[in-house]
Amino acid sequence: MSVEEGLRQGRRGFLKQAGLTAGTISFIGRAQNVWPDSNGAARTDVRPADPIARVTADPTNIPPPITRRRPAVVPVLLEAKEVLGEIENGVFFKFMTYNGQVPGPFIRVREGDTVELTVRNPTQNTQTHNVDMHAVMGPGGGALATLTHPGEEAHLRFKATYPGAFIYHCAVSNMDMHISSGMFGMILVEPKKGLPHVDHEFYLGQHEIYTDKPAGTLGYHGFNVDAMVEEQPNYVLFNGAKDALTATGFGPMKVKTGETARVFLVVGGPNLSSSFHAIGNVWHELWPEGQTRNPAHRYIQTYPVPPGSTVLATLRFPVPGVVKLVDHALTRVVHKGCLAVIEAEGPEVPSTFAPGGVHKL
Ligand SMILES: [Cu+2]
Repeated sequence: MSVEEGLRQGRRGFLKQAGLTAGTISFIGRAQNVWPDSNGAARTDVRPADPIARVTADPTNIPPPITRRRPAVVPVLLEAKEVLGEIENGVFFKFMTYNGQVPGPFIRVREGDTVELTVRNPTQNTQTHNVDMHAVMGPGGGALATLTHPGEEAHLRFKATYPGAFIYHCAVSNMDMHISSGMFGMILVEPKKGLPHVDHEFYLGQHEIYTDKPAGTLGYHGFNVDAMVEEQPNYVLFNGAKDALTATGFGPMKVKTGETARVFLVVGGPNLSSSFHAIGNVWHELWPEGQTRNPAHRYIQTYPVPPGSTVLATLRFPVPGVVKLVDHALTRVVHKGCLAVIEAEGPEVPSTFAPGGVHKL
């Protein structure tokens, strides 16, 4: 595939990743994941020699709602992958990930299911990794049971005894650095009755990165532990890259007017909360803490989601146009890259929204 074809594919839409099975995603060919500049060309002048992985998770890569009505045994593989990725065009960073993506794979099980979790740490890695999963009832959320050095694999069998959407994350001794480098994701334990029907589901993960150069500086960025201790990140991101889910990134999410969408947000942090907001819309139903057992809140403008937590919220799209998903701590949007976009296509509805034009006084 040529660079030009790769760019077109990358801009057209997301590469489908394989979910939870072995070999989900590692290095996608360089041509498919370079960041386009404003002219659609790749910056080749600053690119490292090593292969560049696309770490941005496809927000539509979510297992379908569970229709079975009996418990099952569900195998899940989380493979720690340390990969060179791109925070924005020409800015390279050594990510630590689950299965090569940020956030890690969306795991979907049903209340009462038994999960057979495998945590694999390939030989070529440099770090110890594990998983603390908030859906696990047991010591460390499985952290010690899944602690692996490079070249090891660990197994944990656990029962998902309570419903809700929960974070999972790396929990080694320098867990803040590992989470900031990308090691977090979501497990949804569906309630036995399932979730309300929606037309679309989207999966977002917010976290912040602390690099050793000002945001936007071309070239390789190392990790800045001092900035992390001060909790002063230079990037705050959805899905591991600046403006990743927009037209200048890997493309917006798409819906049609009249449809509904459920947004799953997991906040990895490690330190910053999200003030989750949909510009030009409202969270029609919102389940704080991803807790589906409690009643939904209605018509919420902005909702706080702390690190180590999740939220489920639904949007409706009565009118066409762009809905921007942001952390309403807006400096993070303007200067640090925290933006995602949903585009609603359909006929105008002047009875609801009717711009009257701008005229000179
Ligand atoms: Cu780790």
